[in-house]
Amino acid sequence: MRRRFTRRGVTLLVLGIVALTVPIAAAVAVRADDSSASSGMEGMDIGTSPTEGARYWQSVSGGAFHKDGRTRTYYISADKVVWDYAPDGRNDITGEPFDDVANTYVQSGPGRIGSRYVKCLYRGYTDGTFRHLQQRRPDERYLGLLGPVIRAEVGDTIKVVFRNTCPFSTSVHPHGVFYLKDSEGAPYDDGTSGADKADDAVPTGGRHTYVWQVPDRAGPGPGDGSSVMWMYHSHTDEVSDTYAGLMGPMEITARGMARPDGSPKDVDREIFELFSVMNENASPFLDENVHRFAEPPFPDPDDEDFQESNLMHSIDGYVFGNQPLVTLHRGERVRWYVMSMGTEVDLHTPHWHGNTVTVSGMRMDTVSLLPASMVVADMVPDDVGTWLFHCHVNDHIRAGMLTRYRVVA
Ligand SMILES: [Cu+2]
Repeated sequence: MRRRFTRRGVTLLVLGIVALTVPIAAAVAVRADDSSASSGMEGMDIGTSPTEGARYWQSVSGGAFHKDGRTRTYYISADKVVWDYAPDGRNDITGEPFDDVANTYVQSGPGRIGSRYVKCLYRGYTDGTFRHLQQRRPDERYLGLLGPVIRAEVGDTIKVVFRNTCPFSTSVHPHGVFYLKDSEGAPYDDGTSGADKADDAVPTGGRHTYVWQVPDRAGPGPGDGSSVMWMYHSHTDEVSDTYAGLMGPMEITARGMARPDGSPKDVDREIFELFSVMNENASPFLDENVHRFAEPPFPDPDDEDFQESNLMHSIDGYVFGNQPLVTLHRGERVRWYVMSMGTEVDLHTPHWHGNTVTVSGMRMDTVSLLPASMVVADMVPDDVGTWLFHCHVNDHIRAGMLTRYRVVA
């Protein structure tokens, strides 16, 4: 019990620090802009120069959508599956069997679910028959419970042919891209009706095709690199849908910068990482998970130790280093897309050992995430070895929010 209150106290404290730090960082960034303006770059002094002001706001809005790209179709189904947060059955960070602390989360037994849970996940299929799963290459298996990576270039149109086989209604709600009301994937009183509501909650066995345009304002802004990160997730019952696991990454590349698959030409390797404390107590499958994976006596769902055992501090759905190892090559151009989802415990500080990144032109080896935030971090690894990549929040370290990556020559 004490542990829960401590956790909340720490959370509020850190949130306070973040709230104080962000404006300071913003002020520093603006000062950096001012100084670069005098060295010939465009500043933001919209008060003195209407032309520059107009140019600034033009960069905010971007140009109107020109459908000069391609239509990229993704076949995605929300499927009920059994997910294992620790498929290796051991702590791959220590190289040892799970200790008592780790077993709080991963050991099944009387009144404990363990590391396996029924979930609903987005999965890619090869076509609209939904007969064949899109196979992930070995170097993509680290993506874990994330849905397929959606990629597009500015000027493209994204089409998601969506099928729902989960035992409850789900949807696909995208961030960042342009959509009309029939492709938003979220039910609320927005004054629409009829066909504009068909996307909100696709029933079990139902289908819906979402169409999203990719205008300038969905692509890189003035301070971005050649691509930006967005996400998509189910938003029918946003909280329980995302705890069920219905989330995926999206990446938009600048016009003229994409390979045929949509990835940026100037990047050799893209890695997508979701940091999330998956609260299986809030999953629509809690009851099913208890009866399927726990042994009697069945726990009281309000028991605090039981609740703690269902907080899976995961990276792409893996705990204690069980994520398939990402291998990078020294000197290659690596773009890490990191995101978070969840609630107030989901403030995460992903930290790379061994190598550094730049984020918006600033050098870092640790980045800050809050729920539904997305950060792009570029790395040219120069340090060969197997390295820790972990959330730097102490409570999350103890609970297994760690993984590794490897750099080879
Ligand atoms: Cu964390």
